[in-house]
Amino acid sequence: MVDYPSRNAVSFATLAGMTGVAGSYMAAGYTREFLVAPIDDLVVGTTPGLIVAWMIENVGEQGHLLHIALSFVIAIGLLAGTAIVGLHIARGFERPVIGVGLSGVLAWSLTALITAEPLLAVGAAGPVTVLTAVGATPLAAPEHDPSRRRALISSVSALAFIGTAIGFRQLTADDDTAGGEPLDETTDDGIATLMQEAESKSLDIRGDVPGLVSTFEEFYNVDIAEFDPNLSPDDWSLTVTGEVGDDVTVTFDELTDMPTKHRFVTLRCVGENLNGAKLDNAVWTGTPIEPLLEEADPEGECGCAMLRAEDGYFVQFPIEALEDGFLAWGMNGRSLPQSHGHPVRVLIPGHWGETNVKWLTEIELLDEEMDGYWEQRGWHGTGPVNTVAKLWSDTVLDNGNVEVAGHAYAGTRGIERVEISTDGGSTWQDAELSEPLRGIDVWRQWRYEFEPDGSHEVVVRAIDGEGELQPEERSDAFPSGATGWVTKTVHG
Ligand SMILES: Nc1nc2c(c(=O)[nH]1)N[C@H]1C(S)=C(S)[C@@H](COP(=O)(O)O)O[C@H]1N2
Ligand SMILES: [Mo]
Repeated sequence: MVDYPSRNAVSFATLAGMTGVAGSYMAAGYTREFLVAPIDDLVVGTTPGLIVAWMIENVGEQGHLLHIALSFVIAIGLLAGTAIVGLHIARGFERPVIGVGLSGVLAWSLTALITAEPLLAVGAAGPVTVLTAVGATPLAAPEHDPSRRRALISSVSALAFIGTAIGFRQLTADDDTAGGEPLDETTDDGIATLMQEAESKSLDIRGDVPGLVSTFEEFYNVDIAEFDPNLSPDDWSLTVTGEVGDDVTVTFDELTDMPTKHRFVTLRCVGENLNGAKLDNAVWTGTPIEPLLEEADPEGECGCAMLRAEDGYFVQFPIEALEDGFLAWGMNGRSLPQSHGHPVRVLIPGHWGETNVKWLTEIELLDEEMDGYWEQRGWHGTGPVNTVAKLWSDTVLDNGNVEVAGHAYAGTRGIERVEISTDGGSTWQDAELSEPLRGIDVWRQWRYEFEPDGSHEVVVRAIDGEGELQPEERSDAFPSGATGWVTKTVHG
């Protein structure tokens, strides 16, 4: 009998785990059917709120990488576990066929159970079985130290397989996402008008600042989960339930048969830095939410509602705000892209991004207030947005002048003026402003040009539509959104 060091078994099992995960990726893509996706959901759902809040404050965006990395490690570990069991039986009990077979069956069942995709689970089970088989085969010529050579060949082959799986998916990436198709011709007219309006009202800015409508690529993204739900309009429905006279359920076809409107709506995330870029605007196509609410006839005590989504996200805020809301299935003339909530999302005018639930499936009217996903984690992000003026670009022009530019936003209060100081706040001038877009919840672009004289401390601040000056006092994004004036040192 050949002696198998257990270290060697662990190496083979790890390779089996890694190639198994790669195989699942090859079969399913970076979607919710990928083995890592449900594990990531579990990690996100079970991480205590205090840890999430701490991570957001101290680790920031990288927190996302940490939970996805952890989910990968768990997935690899689970599949490696099935290979260890197989190797143990194959080697310890000298039952290679049973051992290898068992590891394949275990890897398949586990993946099928976790992803609920029995067919795609073969993608994970295949490589696990092969690696277990290679690790289980008795050695033929010990004098060549073939165990090491085999380990090396196996590692290289495993890496090659992982590379192939990734390459294959990159080539076919387009098939992985839903949405983004052109909307019906019949609804197109109003959209074109608004797109043209945004185009013609956008200022001529030399620096790298988005126009008045952000493209799909520019529009920011905030998701609690790494993997977007993949909902087809045919499978989708929305139910208004809870403290209501009557439950109301609408299908996608019923919803899109309701009066269709096109609106500019700007979104901003409460979690972004003061001068961050999680602020964007689009033309949205959808229908007002109020008729649905009226039909359901809310009766709850608190005047509040919990909105729930396919990815497990939930947020609670006043019905009053919800009544002004919009159910959108289109964005910039196309069906809502998967990452922005395909097929239907909510847009709530003037409130922080988190109220704009993507992949919406349920509106529950409540009797008493409850925390939503982010409020459980310490945020206060369901109310109206703070006023902000962003300084997104500074550019030296051909004529030697400096151009500073950005966007300003104050939700439904609107922006009345943007003021610039080039001397650290001692004196102030008005910036050039883009004409206001139609709509009650839209940003404005600003631009200012000056003749530089050495180094300048540029400060920018907005005055909202109610004449209120943006507060100067600085605060972090956590928990109620960043405040303060954006300042930047600019050289001519
Ligand atoms: N279902 C669901 N809806 C969601 C979120 C989410 O993670 N899941 N994130 C919220 C947050 S915090 C913000 S800022 C906006 C971002 O929308 P966007 O990704 O389309 O820009 O969506 C909100 N709606
Ligand atoms: Mo957000």
